[in-house]
Amino acid sequence: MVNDTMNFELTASMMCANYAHLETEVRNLEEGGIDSFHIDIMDGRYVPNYAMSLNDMRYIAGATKKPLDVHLMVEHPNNTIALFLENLRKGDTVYIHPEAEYHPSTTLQKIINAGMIPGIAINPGTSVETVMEMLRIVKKVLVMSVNPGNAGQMFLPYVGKKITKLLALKEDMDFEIYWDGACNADRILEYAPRGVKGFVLGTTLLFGKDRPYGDTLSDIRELRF
Ligand code: S6P
Ligand code: MG
Repeated sequence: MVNDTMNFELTASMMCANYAHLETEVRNLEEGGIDSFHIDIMDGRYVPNYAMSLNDMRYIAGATKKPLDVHLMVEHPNNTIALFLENLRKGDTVYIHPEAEYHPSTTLQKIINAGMIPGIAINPGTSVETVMEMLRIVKKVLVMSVNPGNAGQMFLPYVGKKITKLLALKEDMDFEIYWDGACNADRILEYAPRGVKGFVLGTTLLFGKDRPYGDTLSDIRELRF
Protein backbone atom coordinates (compact mmCIF):
# COMPACT_ATOMS: atom_id res chain seq x y z
CA MET A 1 0.00 0.00 0.00
CA VAL A 2 1.23 3.51 -0.76
CA ASN A 3 2.18 5.50 2.29
CA ASP A 4 0.97 9.12 1.82
CA THR A 5 3.91 10.54 3.70
CA MET A 6 6.41 8.67 1.56
CA ASN A 7 8.29 11.14 -0.50
CA PHE A 8 11.27 9.77 -2.36
CA GLU A 9 13.42 11.29 -5.08
CA LEU A 10 14.16 9.83 -8.50
CA THR A 11 17.33 10.71 -10.36
CA ALA A 12 18.26 9.69 -13.92
CA SER A 13 21.62 8.03 -14.56
CA MET A 14 22.67 10.02 -17.61
CA MET A 15 25.41 7.60 -18.66
CA CYS A 16 22.49 5.41 -19.78
CA ALA A 17 20.91 8.15 -21.94
CA ASN A 18 20.95 8.27 -25.72
CA TYR A 19 23.79 10.65 -26.62
CA ALA A 20 22.58 11.01 -30.19
CA HIS A 21 19.68 13.02 -28.73
CA LEU A 22 20.97 14.25 -25.42
CA GLU A 23 19.02 17.50 -25.33
CA THR A 24 15.77 15.64 -26.10
CA GLU A 25 16.60 13.09 -23.43
CA VAL A 26 17.06 15.87 -20.85
CA ARG A 27 13.81 17.53 -21.90
CA ASN A 28 11.80 14.30 -21.87
CA LEU A 29 13.10 13.38 -18.44
CA GLU A 30 12.31 16.85 -17.10
CA GLU A 31 8.82 16.79 -18.56
CA GLY A 32 8.37 13.26 -17.24
CA GLY A 33 9.01 14.55 -13.71
CA ILE A 34 12.57 13.49 -12.89
CA ASP A 35 13.92 15.20 -9.76
CA SER A 36 17.58 15.45 -10.73
CA PHE A 37 20.25 14.26 -13.16
CA HIS A 38 22.88 11.78 -11.99
CA ILE A 39 26.24 12.39 -13.69
CA ASP A 40 28.73 9.50 -13.49
CA ILE A 41 32.21 10.94 -13.98
CA MET A 42 34.95 8.31 -14.47
CA ASP A 43 38.69 8.62 -15.06
CA GLY A 44 39.63 5.13 -16.30
CA ARG A 45 41.82 4.66 -13.19
CA TYR A 46 39.62 4.60 -10.11
CA VAL A 47 37.20 2.56 -12.21
CA PRO A 48 37.95 0.69 -15.45
CA ASN A 49 35.68 2.84 -17.61
CA TYR A 50 35.23 6.44 -18.77
CA ALA A 51 31.45 7.03 -19.01
CA MET A 52 30.88 10.79 -18.63
CA SER A 53 33.29 13.73 -18.54
CA LEU A 54 33.42 17.33 -17.35
CA ASN A 55 32.09 18.52 -20.71
CA ASP A 56 29.08 16.19 -20.57
CA MET A 57 28.29 17.54 -17.11
CA ARG A 58 28.63 21.13 -18.35
CA TYR A 59 26.31 20.43 -21.26
CA ILE A 60 23.60 18.94 -19.06
CA ALA A 61 24.01 21.76 -16.51
CA GLY A 62 23.26 24.19 -19.34
CA ALA A 63 20.29 22.19 -20.61
CA THR A 64 18.33 21.99 -17.34
CA LYS A 65 17.48 23.97 -14.22
CA LYS A 66 16.99 20.76 -12.23
CA PRO A 67 19.73 19.84 -9.75
CA LEU A 68 22.71 17.77 -10.79
CA ASP A 69 23.94 14.88 -8.74
CA VAL A 70 27.60 14.44 -9.63
CA HIS A 71 29.17 11.09 -8.76
CA LEU A 72 32.95 11.40 -9.03
CA MET A 73 34.57 8.02 -9.65
CA VAL A 74 38.06 9.48 -10.00
CA GLU A 75 41.35 9.06 -8.19
CA HIS A 76 42.32 11.99 -5.97
CA PRO A 77 39.27 14.15 -6.65
CA ASN A 78 40.94 16.91 -4.62
CA ASN A 79 43.20 17.61 -7.62
CA THR A 80 40.36 18.39 -10.03
CA ILE A 81 37.32 19.17 -7.87
CA ALA A 82 37.52 22.91 -8.64
CA LEU A 83 36.80 22.21 -12.32
CA PHE A 84 33.54 20.57 -11.36
CA LEU A 85 32.54 23.03 -8.66
CA GLU A 86 32.97 26.07 -10.88
CA ASN A 87 30.50 24.57 -13.36
CA LEU A 88 27.82 23.68 -10.81
CA ARG A 89 25.10 25.62 -9.00
CA LYS A 90 24.22 25.89 -5.35
CA GLY A 91 21.99 22.97 -4.47
CA ASP A 92 23.82 20.53 -6.74
CA THR A 93 25.34 17.50 -5.02
CA VAL A 94 28.88 16.19 -5.37
CA TYR A 95 29.73 12.67 -4.19
CA ILE A 96 33.31 11.50 -3.78
CA HIS A 97 34.58 8.01 -2.98
CA PRO A 98 36.48 8.35 0.31
CA GLU A 99 39.01 5.63 -0.57
CA ALA A 100 40.00 7.54 -3.72
CA GLU A 101 41.52 10.38 -1.67
CA TYR A 102 44.21 10.66 1.04
CA HIS A 103 42.29 13.39 2.87
CA PRO A 104 38.64 13.06 1.87
CA SER A 105 37.47 15.53 4.50
CA THR A 106 39.55 18.27 2.80
CA THR A 107 37.79 17.55 -0.49
CA LEU A 108 34.39 17.50 1.22
CA GLN A 109 35.17 20.87 2.79
CA LYS A 110 35.83 22.33 -0.66
CA ILE A 111 32.40 21.10 -1.78
CA ILE A 112 30.79 22.71 1.27
CA ASN A 113 32.69 26.00 0.82
CA ALA A 114 31.51 26.21 -2.80
CA GLY A 115 27.87 25.95 -1.64
CA MET A 116 27.21 22.46 -2.99
CA ILE A 117 25.81 19.53 -1.07
CA PRO A 118 28.60 17.17 0.09
CA GLY A 119 28.20 13.42 -0.29
CA ILE A 120 30.16 10.21 -0.13
CA ALA A 121 29.62 7.13 -2.27
CA ILE A 122 30.14 3.81 -0.50
CA ASN A 123 31.25 0.82 -2.54
CA PRO A 124 29.74 -2.62 -1.88
CA GLY A 125 33.00 -3.69 -0.18
CA THR A 126 33.33 -0.57 2.00
CA SER A 127 32.01 -0.81 5.54
CA VAL A 128 30.01 1.85 7.38
CA GLU A 129 32.62 1.75 10.15
CA THR A 130 35.41 2.98 7.86
CA VAL A 131 33.45 6.09 6.86
CA MET A 132 31.87 6.85 10.25
CA GLU A 133 33.55 10.23 10.84
CA MET A 134 32.63 11.41 7.35
CA LEU A 135 28.96 10.73 8.08
CA ARG A 136 29.13 13.79 10.36
CA ILE A 137 30.31 15.99 7.48
CA VAL A 138 28.14 14.89 4.57
CA LYS A 139 24.46 15.46 3.88
CA LYS A 140 24.07 12.52 1.51
CA VAL A 141 25.35 8.95 1.37
CA LEU A 142 25.16 7.15 -1.97
CA VAL A 143 25.12 3.43 -1.33
CA MET A 144 26.42 1.45 -4.28
CA SER A 145 24.72 -1.89 -4.75
CA VAL A 146 26.93 -2.72 -7.73
CA ASN A 147 30.67 -2.19 -8.06
CA PRO A 148 31.30 1.23 -9.59
CA GLY A 149 32.17 1.51 -13.27
CA ASN A 150 29.25 0.26 -15.34
CA ALA A 151 25.51 0.35 -15.79
CA GLY A 152 23.50 -2.86 -16.17
CA GLN A 153 25.32 -4.91 -13.54
CA MET A 154 24.05 -7.56 -11.16
CA PHE A 155 22.67 -6.43 -7.79
CA LEU A 156 24.83 -7.41 -4.79
CA PRO A 157 22.38 -8.46 -2.07
CA TYR A 158 24.75 -8.14 0.92
CA VAL A 159 24.45 -4.35 0.59
CA GLY A 160 21.02 -4.55 2.26
CA LYS A 161 22.61 -5.02 5.71
CA LYS A 162 24.64 -1.86 5.23
CA ILE A 163 21.51 0.13 4.38
CA THR A 164 19.94 -1.08 7.61
CA LYS A 165 22.98 0.15 9.58
CA LEU A 166 22.90 3.53 7.85
CA LEU A 167 19.15 3.94 8.41
CA ALA A 168 19.78 3.59 12.15
CA LEU A 169 22.37 6.41 12.05
CA LYS A 170 20.86 8.92 9.66
CA GLU A 171 18.73 10.98 12.08
CA ASP A 172 21.44 11.46 14.66
CA MET A 173 24.18 12.16 12.16
CA ASP A 174 21.98 14.20 9.85
CA PHE A 175 22.36 12.66 6.41
CA GLU A 176 20.07 11.12 3.81
CA ILE A 177 20.58 7.80 2.02
CA TYR A 178 20.46 7.36 -1.77
CA TRP A 179 20.62 4.09 -3.69
CA ASP A 180 22.79 3.63 -6.80
CA GLY A 181 22.96 0.46 -8.90
CA ALA A 182 20.50 -2.06 -10.33
CA CYS A 183 17.61 -0.20 -8.78
CA ASN A 184 14.43 -2.19 -9.45
CA ALA A 185 10.83 -2.20 -8.30
CA ASP A 186 11.38 -4.58 -5.38
CA ARG A 187 14.15 -2.42 -3.98
CA ILE A 188 12.07 0.76 -4.12
CA LEU A 189 9.04 -0.99 -2.61
CA GLU A 190 11.13 -2.31 0.25
CA TYR A 191 13.47 0.58 0.97
CA ALA A 192 11.49 3.78 0.27
CA PRO A 193 9.08 3.10 3.19
CA ARG A 194 12.07 2.34 5.41
CA GLY A 195 13.54 5.79 4.76
CA VAL A 196 15.88 5.60 1.77
CA LYS A 197 15.46 9.08 0.34
CA GLY A 198 16.25 8.57 -3.34
CA PHE A 199 17.03 6.12 -6.12
CA VAL A 200 19.28 6.37 -9.18
CA LEU A 201 17.46 4.97 -12.20
CA GLY A 202 19.47 3.41 -15.01
CA THR A 203 18.94 0.53 -17.41
CA THR A 204 17.07 -1.60 -14.87
CA LEU A 205 13.96 0.58 -14.69
CA LEU A 206 14.14 3.68 -16.85
CA PHE A 207 16.35 3.65 -19.97
CA GLY A 208 16.00 1.54 -23.12
CA LYS A 209 12.44 0.48 -22.32
CA ASP A 210 10.69 1.91 -25.38
CA ARG A 211 8.24 3.63 -23.07
CA PRO A 212 7.79 7.38 -22.33
CA TYR A 213 9.86 8.37 -19.31
CA GLY A 214 6.86 10.17 -17.80
CA ASP A 215 4.82 6.94 -17.75
CA THR A 216 7.61 4.99 -16.07
CA LEU A 217 8.32 7.75 -13.55
CA SER A 218 4.69 8.18 -12.52
CA ASP A 219 4.30 4.41 -12.12
CA ILE A 220 7.35 4.35 -9.87
CA ARG A 221 6.12 7.30 -7.78
CA GLU A 222 2.75 5.64 -7.27
CA LEU A 223 4.53 2.32 -6.63
CA ARG A 224 2.50 0.82 -9.47
CA PHE A 225 4.78 -2.02 -10.47
C1 S6P B 1 27.87 2.79 -11.80
C2 S6P B 1 27.19 4.13 -11.72
C3 S6P B 1 25.70 4.06 -11.65
C4 S6P B 1 25.04 3.46 -12.88
C5 S6P B 1 23.62 3.05 -12.57
C6 S6P B 1 22.96 2.44 -13.73
O1 S6P B 1 29.23 2.99 -11.74
O2 S6P B 1 27.62 4.82 -10.59
O3 S6P B 1 25.15 5.34 -11.40
O4 S6P B 1 25.03 4.35 -13.92
O5 S6P B 1 23.68 2.11 -11.57
O6 S6P B 1 21.79 1.83 -13.34
P1 S6P B 1 21.49 0.31 -13.71
O7 S6P B 1 20.04 0.16 -13.44
O8 S6P B 1 21.85 0.15 -15.15
O9 S6P B 1 22.38 -0.47 -12.79
MG1 MG C 1 26.49 6.60 -10.09
